[in-house]
Amino acid sequence: MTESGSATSPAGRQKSAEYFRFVERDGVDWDAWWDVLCGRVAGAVFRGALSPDVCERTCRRFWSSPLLTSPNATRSTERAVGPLLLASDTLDGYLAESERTRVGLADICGDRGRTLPALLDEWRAHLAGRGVRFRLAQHEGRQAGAFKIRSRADSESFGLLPHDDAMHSWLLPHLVGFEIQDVQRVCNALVCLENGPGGELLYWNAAFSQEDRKTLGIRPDSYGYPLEALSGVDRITLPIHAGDMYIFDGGNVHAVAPSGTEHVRRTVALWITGPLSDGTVLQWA
Ligand SMILES: O=C(O)CCC(=O)C(=O)O
Repeated sequence: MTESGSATSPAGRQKSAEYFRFVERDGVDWDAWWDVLCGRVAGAVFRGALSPDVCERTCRRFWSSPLLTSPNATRSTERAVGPLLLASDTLDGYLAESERTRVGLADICGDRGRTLPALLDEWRAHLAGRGVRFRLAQHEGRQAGAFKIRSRADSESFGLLPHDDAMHSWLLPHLVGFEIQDVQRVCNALVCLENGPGGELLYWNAAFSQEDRKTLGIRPDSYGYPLEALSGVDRITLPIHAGDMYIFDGGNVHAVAPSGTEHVRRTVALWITGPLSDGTVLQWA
């Protein structure tokens, strides 16, 4: 327990230094990716997993895609292709958007070289070698999106406010009955396609319980934790560069730092993944 936290506050429930760290590698290390999914370590980052050529080609196709949308009324610089799980009103709407954008996303990200789809195939083969099945989450015979692409340009404000992805996945009413609610751990997985000098991932040694959220007056559908609630909590600042692939336990609070520079786009392809109790690893966007 840290000096500033009681056992009932997030600061007082920080996890060990052995767990709370990012394993960092030059190139892809699927054993380290697996360790994050199993909860042995908080995160892993693989530098240069995508080559500059693949990043540049993927960005070019993203920016000229007819599927490009401005999904966020309060962030005029945001552009995206793909489904929005949390912001969809209904599970049906989410699945319909997953279906509508699936082929377009595969075209943007695929092609020659070690692309995102190629990396996901490698991961599937690695898991098969461990006797583990890897598949898209499903609902009534329909499949979730595999990944989406999001770009933001936030020079001074957080690119993403401090938040977690586990509580939302479990609490939002439109997700009730979707099998993602059965995973043992919700992990965020990303590849960075372009970024400037800022836009680091900020990652706190804190997981908020439903009780903490109630104490803070946070509704199930509200997004973001106040910075004061993170006072006394250890934090990792992880620089993110084009080509990096990373994964982390999305139950811990995390945010994206401002870019610090005007007109810099931070573009990532991202998905969520987690293991079911029968050992199957699910993927959804
Ligand atoms: O963009 C990142 O590095 C983190 C993404 C994230 O936290 C999210 O999409 O919930």
